[in-house]
Amino acid sequence: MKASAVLFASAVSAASIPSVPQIQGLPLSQFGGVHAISIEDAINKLDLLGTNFSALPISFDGEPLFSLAEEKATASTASTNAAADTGDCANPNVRYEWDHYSASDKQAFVDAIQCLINKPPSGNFSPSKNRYEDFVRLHQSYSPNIHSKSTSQQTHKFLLWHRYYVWALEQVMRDECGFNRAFPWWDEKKWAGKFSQATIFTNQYFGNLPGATNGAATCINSGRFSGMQLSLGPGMTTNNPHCLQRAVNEQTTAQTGIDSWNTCMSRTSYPDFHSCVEFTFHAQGHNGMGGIMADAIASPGDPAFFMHHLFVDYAFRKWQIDDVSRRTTISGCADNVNCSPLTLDTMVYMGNICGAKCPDLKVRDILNTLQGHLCYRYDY
Ligand SMILES: [Cu+2]
Repeated sequence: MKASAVLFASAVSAASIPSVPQIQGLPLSQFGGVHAISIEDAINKLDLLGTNFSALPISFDGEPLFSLAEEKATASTASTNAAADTGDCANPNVRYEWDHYSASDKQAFVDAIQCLINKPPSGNFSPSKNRYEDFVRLHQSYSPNIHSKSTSQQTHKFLLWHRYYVWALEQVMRDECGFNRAFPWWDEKKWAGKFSQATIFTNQYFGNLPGATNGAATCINSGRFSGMQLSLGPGMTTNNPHCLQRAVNEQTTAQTGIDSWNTCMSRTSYPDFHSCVEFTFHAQGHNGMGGIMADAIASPGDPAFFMHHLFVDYAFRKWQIDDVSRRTTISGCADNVNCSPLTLDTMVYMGNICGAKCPDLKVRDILNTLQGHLCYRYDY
């Protein structure tokens, strides 16, 4: 019964389907896991950088609705660098929180992702099997350079690279699948401890978020990506047909809430903020959804990856709004082996995945979403 349902659903996107659909999930142990520390450790001043990772007083006071004028005004009063923030981005795209995004926009959004899944690969990201998997392959191959290895071997490129990566997906959805709406983001922290009830995980959109089945992740047979088959991952594996699969653990998702948010937002240096995000709610969001998402290397195989990283980027932007210097200066490690210094001129590579729109960029071109190569903001 279950098997035939999967086969039927799989037939919809023939181009992306390996010949024998996988209908049972892989053992949870096959997914590498995304490095995490508990929020307690973060609060207990775990030394993430060799400098004290101190918890400062919490200043976050709810979620004001920022207008663009207000966002830029913050810049013009905050520092002599103000001019740098009001430059060449006059009409930024606005990203709307999922629950403030219309049903028709939500449908168009998941349809555009499905459109990429149905398209042939570009050929530049072999052995990707479709245009969506080009993004999985890009992440898989760059993984060693864009994530920290551990709390003692970090790269602070993670937030910058993933900001550009999500933006690159947006360009491809627009240019190759005709997506012409505003982009969404996902306020993940409001679903902490109850991700499976989140309004992205429904039959119309990203499908259900089930728990594990007999120690294995559960294939997703609901939602827009029902029956989706992947060929990349877990880890560095390629040509490995397996289903889109999840295994929620709500004790882990419970750690993605306002406590970890507040802890990270109170960090005043970029490396401290970065470490906090990467190792707390970023990691716990991945591991909490489980299955494909719990894999540090091939997790973009689950389209929910992009909702999670839209939240991570929202957090980054929100932190940057508090002080203009956070949009114009950088510090930390450019690599996770020798900690060569991360500077405004450090290159961030995107493999030309969106063609001429995705050149390799300097950090300075990515740091501010209202200045430089990118041009977008969040609705609040
Ligand atoms: Cu990543």
